[in-house]
Amino acid sequence: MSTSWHDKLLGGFRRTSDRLVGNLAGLGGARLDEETLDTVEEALIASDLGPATAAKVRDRLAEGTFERNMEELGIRLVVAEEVEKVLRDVAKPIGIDAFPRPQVILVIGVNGSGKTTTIAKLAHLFLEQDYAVMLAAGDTFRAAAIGQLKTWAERIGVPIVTGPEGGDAAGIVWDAVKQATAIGTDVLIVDTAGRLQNKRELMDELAKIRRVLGRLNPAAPHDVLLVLDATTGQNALSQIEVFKEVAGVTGLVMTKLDGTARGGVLVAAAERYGLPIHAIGVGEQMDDLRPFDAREVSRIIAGIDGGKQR
Ligand SMILES: Nc1nc2c(ncn2[C@@H]2O[C@H](COP(=O)(O)OP(=O)(O)OP(=O)(O)O)[C@@H](O)[C@H]2O)c(=O)[nH]1
Ligand SMILES: [Mg+2]
Repeated sequence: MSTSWHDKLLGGFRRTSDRLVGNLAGLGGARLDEETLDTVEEALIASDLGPATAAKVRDRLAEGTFERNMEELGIRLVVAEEVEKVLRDVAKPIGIDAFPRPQVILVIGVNGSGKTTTIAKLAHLFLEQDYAVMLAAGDTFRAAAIGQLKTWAERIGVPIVTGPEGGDAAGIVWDAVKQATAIGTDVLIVDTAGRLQNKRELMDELAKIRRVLGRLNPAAPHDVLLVLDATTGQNALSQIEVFKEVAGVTGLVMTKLDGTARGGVLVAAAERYGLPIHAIGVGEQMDDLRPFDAREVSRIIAGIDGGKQR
């Protein structure tokens, strides 16, 4: 039997929740004096949850509206509540509402973050919702990158527009929009290269793609999705910083929230940037990507009932 979505999520957040639960252990029954509150706050920061959320939990605990000798589980329930508040505001699936069609989704991110796999998973998700999907192989830097997307397109059963290795990505995007418009495609998802020499080159490449898109449809790209690798922890945050500057990110997808991920960084990203987090990925199969439930994830992080809903 394959591992369930919930079990994969548990895996991806294990490092965060184990750390959090471990650091809070033994606080049950202790008075919540300044020193204990400091310990709780530090434990949350050490779990990658971000300083603002940690401070909010501390404030809630210090309010004194709880029993003075609060039990450990009580502390974790407060953590879950505060994390849920942060995540609730950003957990938003991508809506397909562009008119005229197609809705163009540009997918960006550093190399290896999971862009191409995420595109396949997104295409599968949209197909399941009965949208007509097309892919564009805008990462022309490696023949393997084009081949990888082609293989996915065949497996999922969606059309793809490609060009030669080393070819002009903007030209491929131009052709793709033309074709997608002609056959009434709902969603066009564009892969891009993460492997460019430097920031300037990356900026130029993405700007060129955006210019070409805008000429065909001023509203395109409708979405600029930054794909982040959850195993890189805090590094994911600096990637948001860079890509916001070079490409105008409209939303995030966090991948690799399975195995050795440091899932807490999801909360830190939500708290710091407030960008919508459209979906999370928990593996390499096409059905390993979904929008997420803020309550389920926050309970997993806080180590409550294995995160299950009551
Ligand atoms: N465990 C796990 N692996 C993933 C996930 N998403 C992608 N991968 C793997 O991570 C590796 C890189 O994924 P790609 O989709 O090729 O990443 P990319 O950003 O397109 O990489 P470049 O094209 O080289 O820039 C591959 O081996 C994927 O199978 C995920 O959610 N979980
Ligand atoms: Mg790729």
